[in-house]
Amino acid sequence: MTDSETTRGRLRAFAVALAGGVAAVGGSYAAAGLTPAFAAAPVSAVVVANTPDAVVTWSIQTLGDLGHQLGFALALALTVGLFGAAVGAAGALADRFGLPGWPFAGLAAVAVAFGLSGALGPGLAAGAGAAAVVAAAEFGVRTAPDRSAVRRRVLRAAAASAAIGGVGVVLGSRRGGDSTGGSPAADVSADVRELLTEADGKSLDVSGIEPLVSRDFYQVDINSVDPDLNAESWSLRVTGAVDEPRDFDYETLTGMDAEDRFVTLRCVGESLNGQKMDTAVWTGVAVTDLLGDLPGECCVMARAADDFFEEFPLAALEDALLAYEMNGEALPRGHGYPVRLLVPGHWGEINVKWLTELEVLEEPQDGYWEKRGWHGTGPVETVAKLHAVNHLDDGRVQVGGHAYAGTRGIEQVEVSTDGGETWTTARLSDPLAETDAGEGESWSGPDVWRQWEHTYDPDGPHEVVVRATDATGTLQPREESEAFPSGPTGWVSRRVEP
Ligand SMILES: Nc1nc2c(c(=O)[nH]1)N[C@H]1C(S)=C(S)[C@@H](COP(=O)(O)O)O[C@H]1N2
Ligand SMILES: [Mo]
Repeated sequence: MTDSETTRGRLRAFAVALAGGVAAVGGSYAAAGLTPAFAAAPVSAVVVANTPDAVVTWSIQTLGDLGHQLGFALALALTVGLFGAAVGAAGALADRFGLPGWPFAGLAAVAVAFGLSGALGPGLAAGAGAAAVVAAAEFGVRTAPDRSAVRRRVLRAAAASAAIGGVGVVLGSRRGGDSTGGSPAADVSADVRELLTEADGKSLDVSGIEPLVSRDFYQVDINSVDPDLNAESWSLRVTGAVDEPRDFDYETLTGMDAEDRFVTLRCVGESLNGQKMDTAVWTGVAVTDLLGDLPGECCVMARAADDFFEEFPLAALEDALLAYEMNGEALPRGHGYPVRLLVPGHWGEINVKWLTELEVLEEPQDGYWEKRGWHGTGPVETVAKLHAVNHLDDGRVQVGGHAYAGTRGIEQVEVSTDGGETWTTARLSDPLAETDAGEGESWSGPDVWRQWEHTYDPDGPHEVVVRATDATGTLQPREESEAFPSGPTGWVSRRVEP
């Protein structure tokens, strides 16, 4: 063989191995969807776990959600690389013995997939994808009349692998994704339906802002692939400084008297006028109803199936809810199926999803985000958002948004249309029902946002500024700060052209 033939042969083997890797990932995704059974899921978890804290923090601040997507793209590339290496090695081995490569490529892909996620179906699908592409390439090369036909056929096999990947994406996105436990909307209890109707009726008629119960609830996760838990095998362990560790299953929890509550969540890492603040009606059991009062003075560590963990004062659990329904349906997978914690008035991060354990601590410890420099375990800051600037047909301008102050509640929102010189009181949506926390319970108040709206005659270009006052009479702080480390503060302002 000449040098150039050897080089060509190697290139060809590389291209086939890579195509086999892509097809294996496509096959795995087709069978698993975006669930932990997908071969890239454990790779992604390893990438997340091995990203230095400083890089995570920097990425959140400067790249936002893009950083998350880049991390997942890296995990996908690594997974293709792993499969490709296995397919390539299998092909080289088969070649040495003069055997066809495709069965070995297929087996190698099954082994890699199974080794990664331990799931048999997606493993077999990965193997089938890799075997098909390698078989097509081998057949094409063997029967090619000349060298340029060889190249064309290898390229065709690569194109086939892209097609398998594409079909995998279509099939996989049907299966995995944000599936819920799936109780049909017809099952929605009369109580929840009443609350949803109430929220609908109280929502202001302002285009461009979410209604009082969000249509599109934001989602923030440490991982790209969410846990896919089974309610039947789920349990909540109570451990640490307790008399005796205890265990509660889903049936026990859902068999108890339930409460329905409006709760707003807001992420400490969002930008001041960002969109990571939303509201739903949640159904669940008060933590104290299930556990009684937990002993201790200090704090509690909440742990989850995705290895997330957050610590906060034990006292905050007194008002907390173990939620298993959202807007009357089983908790969607992306929001913590089967059970999540809701801690009224606190930043989103301690509202732990896929909850598996509450450990009572005697000494404070850092949670997942606090280890990375954040301070997001306390009560939320007061905020008024400005999301809608509507130019009405009659020439007037309508501005609107949401205001939220945790369990302190919102008392008023003021709007300035002259850059903060003068202020007018905005119209507020009526407060949502103070849902009953049950007899003898000490729940501090409704933890829910309100909408605000102001319509006026504009007079040339101007600066709109908005600020909220909470129900303790405290004005939202004017001082501007970034999200890192303890949540964004400041008054939202926006230049408006009439
Ligand atoms: N198990 C687990 N719980 C979690 C998170 C997570 O990554 N894993 N993210 C937290 C953060 S930072 C926020 S802001 C809220 C968001 O809840 P949502 O995704 O339901 O909107 O969940 C919190 N609970
Ligand atoms: Mo968050």
